[in-house]
Amino acid sequence: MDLKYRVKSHCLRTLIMKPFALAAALALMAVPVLAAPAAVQVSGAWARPAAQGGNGVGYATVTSQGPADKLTGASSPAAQRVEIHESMVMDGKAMMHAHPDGVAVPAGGVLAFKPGGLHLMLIGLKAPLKAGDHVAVTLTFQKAGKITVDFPVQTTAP
Ligand SMILES: [Cu+2]
Repeated sequence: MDLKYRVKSHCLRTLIMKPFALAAALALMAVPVLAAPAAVQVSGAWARPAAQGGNGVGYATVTSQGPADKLTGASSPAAQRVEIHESMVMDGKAMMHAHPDGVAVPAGGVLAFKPGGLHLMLIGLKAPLKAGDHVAVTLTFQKAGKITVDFPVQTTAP
């Protein structure tokens, strides 16, 4: 084992240890508020069936029981990338536009992804999405951090 590798692995260990130490410190401080719900919750997730190599679409409801937050991005091991899109009709034509900077979750409110509106576009599917399958999508929030959500594949909304 050369020195370079050892330095690298030491750095890695430091990076891993720090969040644990921080989490432990926060856990001690957080004892009186342990019952507080997570600031952001995701419910009603589902994805439509789609072909391999094509694009899939996922919907979910994001609820904040606390302060305002922002969904800044998403990713999935099932797709090359995941984008936040919004469907709209312009000049009688169905269009989609991307929200590369993310979308806001209002304080104490709801950010809804649903057919005809906001959706998560799973671009470049690595395998087909068939009804009954499950696809994991990790949503990244500015304050709440990363939340991985199970999206069951089905033909209609739950
Ligand atoms: Cu789209």
